[in-house]
Amino acid sequence: MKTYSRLLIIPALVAGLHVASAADITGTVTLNGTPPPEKVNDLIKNDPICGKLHSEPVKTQFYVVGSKGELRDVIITLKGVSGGSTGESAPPVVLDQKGCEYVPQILAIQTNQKLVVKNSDPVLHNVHTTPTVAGNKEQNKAQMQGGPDVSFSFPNPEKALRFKCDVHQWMFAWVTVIDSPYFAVTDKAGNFKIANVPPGKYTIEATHRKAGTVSKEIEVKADNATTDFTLEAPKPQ
Ligand SMILES: [Cu+2]
Repeated sequence: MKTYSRLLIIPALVAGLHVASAADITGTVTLNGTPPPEKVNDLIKNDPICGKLHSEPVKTQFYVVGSKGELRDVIITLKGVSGGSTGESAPPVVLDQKGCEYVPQILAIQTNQKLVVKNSDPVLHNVHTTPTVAGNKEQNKAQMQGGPDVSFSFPNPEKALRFKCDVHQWMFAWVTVIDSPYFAVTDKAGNFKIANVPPGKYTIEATHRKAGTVSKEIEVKADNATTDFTLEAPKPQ
């Protein structure tokens, strides 16, 4: 009995030490310059069912920026950190179909993490994955209105794996699959947080689908680390 309780205590101590020595990386991503105007999606407007689901014109979401350039939808990763995916046990990530659009349109998940797709619309969608990395499966799942959720997972890392709907040709989502739990996607305030990063020196990358990628070096010690990024809007033509 004595030996048994000692065995239990040691892993608890090790786990406690591990958490104490890991730190969060936080920061903000800002877009410098004025992004090109978003385009109105006339296809949604002219669709007899989808058009009625919107009272305002639907626009592309290429650059979602705040008043000070705070940039949403930027994927922050630690370059060269692979392995250690906890995707199989991580909570699922949810992708909704609402107003005949994917919500959100930019996501990141771990390898083997479940991605649950919902249909909140009064219309049939089909969820068609179009991976380009071998081993990640192309799948095409019809989803009736009010139908059950459908789920996906991918075993291999892939940047911007495209999801599309063959019923509505404008519907796309871009899912980056990462072989590690150390990543984040910026919110509408441009903020991100990568939690519980082990100490070490890293190259941290910020990637936006339209504004491209910038990277920096960062050292994580016992304390939390902060780093901000600036991406450039395209020059007006
Ligand atoms: Cu659809």
